[in-house]
Amino acid sequence: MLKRIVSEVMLTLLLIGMVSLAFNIKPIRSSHSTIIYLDPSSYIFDANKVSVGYRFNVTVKVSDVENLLAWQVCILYDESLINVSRVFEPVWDPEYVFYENLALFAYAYAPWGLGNGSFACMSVSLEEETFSGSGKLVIIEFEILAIPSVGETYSSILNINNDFTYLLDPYGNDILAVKQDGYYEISGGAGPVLNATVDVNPHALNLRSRGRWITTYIELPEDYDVSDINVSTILLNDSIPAEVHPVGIGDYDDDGVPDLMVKFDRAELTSYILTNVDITKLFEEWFMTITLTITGELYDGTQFQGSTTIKILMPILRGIGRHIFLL
Ligand SMILES: [Ca+2]
Repeated sequence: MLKRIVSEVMLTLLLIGMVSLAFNIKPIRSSHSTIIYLDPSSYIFDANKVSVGYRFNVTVKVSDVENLLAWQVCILYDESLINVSRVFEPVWDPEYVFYENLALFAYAYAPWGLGNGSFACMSVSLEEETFSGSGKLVIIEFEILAIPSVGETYSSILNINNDFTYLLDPYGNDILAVKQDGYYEISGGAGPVLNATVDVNPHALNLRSRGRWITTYIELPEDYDVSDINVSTILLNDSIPAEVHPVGIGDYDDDGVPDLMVKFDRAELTSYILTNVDITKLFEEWFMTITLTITGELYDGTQFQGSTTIKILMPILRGIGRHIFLL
């Protein structure tokens, strides 16, 4: 029993010793902290603007390092989305940590059995001079391999916070550093917006009338079917939803192009107009022209948009209106 306790004490002392040793090897700097990071940290793309094969650069930097003789960066990413296409040791760049130093630079795809989606590079200064300060380590070029469809988003952490990323001083000791991961994302976005033709009845809206609806007729470009429109997504001026009932499909203007009829609540539209137009001007000029924009989506997520103008009327006697406002 006694023997066991003694050995436990011994073990504890041994562990304390090892921890102390570890701290001796990796000195903690309290005055500042060294950071390895990607600049910028996020790489966000829109699928409408890039395609498979598009390339972008990820610059890896270090800040507030002292006595740097060698560095290694290992980056892990989702290989189904992106892949490293090239790597640049930025020897031409005065911000490079080994600028104008003779350095040995090397890189490897899928090193140490890490598999696809990993890339490592390293550099050792062959001169006695070490680097202190902040600067660039390497520029890694990525190629986009996959484009998401409308409404989808692909993303990957650009992981450098792993054991294979480190900084060394001339004694071969790790320089304590915070390693900050980056982020890649590509979104399918909203896709193209179809130009819809919109007509409104009435063309002139009496703000004092008590009619129940404003009726609109929506036509889509050729090859699109108005019966594919999801009525519950339709908005007037981004504010007023279309009534889900009644709706109808016909050819209201007899131009051979089918149109979808939807209705909006007239009181809601009147209230919207009264809070969004210059009321003083409306009273003074008696009528105004405003633009109504209708937006919405087809059931597959395709967006459409169309605008028309209507006159709005405030039918009170001009003189009286002005008089009231002057009071
Ligand atoms: Ca029509």
